[in-house]
Amino acid sequence: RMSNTSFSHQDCRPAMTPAQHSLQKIVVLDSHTAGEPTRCVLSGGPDLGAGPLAKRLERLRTEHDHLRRAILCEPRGSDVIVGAWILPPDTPDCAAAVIFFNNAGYLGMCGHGTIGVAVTLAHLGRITPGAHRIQTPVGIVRVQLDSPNTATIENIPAYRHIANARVHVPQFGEIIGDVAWGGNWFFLIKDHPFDLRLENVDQLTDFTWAVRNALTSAEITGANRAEIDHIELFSDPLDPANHSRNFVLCPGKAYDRSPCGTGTSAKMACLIADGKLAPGETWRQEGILGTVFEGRVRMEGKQVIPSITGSAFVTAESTLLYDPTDPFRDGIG
Ligand code: PYC
Repeated sequence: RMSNTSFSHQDCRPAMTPAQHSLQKIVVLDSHTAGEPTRCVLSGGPDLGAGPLAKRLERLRTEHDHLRRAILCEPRGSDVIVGAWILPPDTPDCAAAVIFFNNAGYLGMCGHGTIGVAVTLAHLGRITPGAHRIQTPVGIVRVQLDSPNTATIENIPAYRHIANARVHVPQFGEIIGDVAWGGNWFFLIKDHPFDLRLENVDQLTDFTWAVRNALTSAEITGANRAEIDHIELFSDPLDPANHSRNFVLCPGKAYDRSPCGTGTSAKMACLIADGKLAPGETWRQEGILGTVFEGRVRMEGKQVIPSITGSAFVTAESTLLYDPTDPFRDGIG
């Protein structure tokens, strides 16, 4: 028996009702970098104006934050996805500007996300293999598209802010770690009792979340009292071809499926500070899935400039529909 839905003759899809015509349509392109997803927002968002990127980020944050949640959170997304809003750059010679965001807010920089953006721009035919520049809220990032799926990003300068900070973590005791900047703030822990394996992610998440809360309570921060919102654990690698394995807890309590580009940058800044890595030497950082980012640093005076090489793959081209009458239009959570 036929339902009373009407169909267009051309393609057998249901014809649109007048209400459907007024749906806001947001075009996105999904990818993953070493397992960690990135959702690039290509069109359909609000007009953020043409001014400096920092002003456009402020407008997104203060006037349109519901769209961040709508695009990333359930029912359209999940806690794991990092969003990358692709915008026209406001500085010359940049291929694009990008604002990174997640289920909890906005990120200054995102390493896996920048690799995902580069591969997405290549998929769209907007860039070809070679050197490019991408503008982010924390500075310009140089990107070398090595092949359609592999990119090397040169991050902003990374540095260690505090060596061997001590924090009391309820139920776990005193934990020692370094506070370092790699485009986001990290607390890097080498000494812990955990086995960094995928089957232990619940345990790892509980521990790193407790560390994060303990740092906040103890008022241990990055520079200018910035909150440390990424916690990174290290162990020996499972694959002897690599130098180290990590687990990274992101601000919204999801763990990074990739080895974390900004976290690897922060790690290399600490290794340089300890004299354990030389400029130009390769650091192979294995993540919790076993995927690898290859890192290197170069020095600019005293500044540590990290670069990260990784691969990304496009997974979906989609149009998100934003229905003003949907009770969950702005996401769940
Ligand atoms: O790759 O820098 C990164 C990153 C930050 C949060 C998730 N991934």
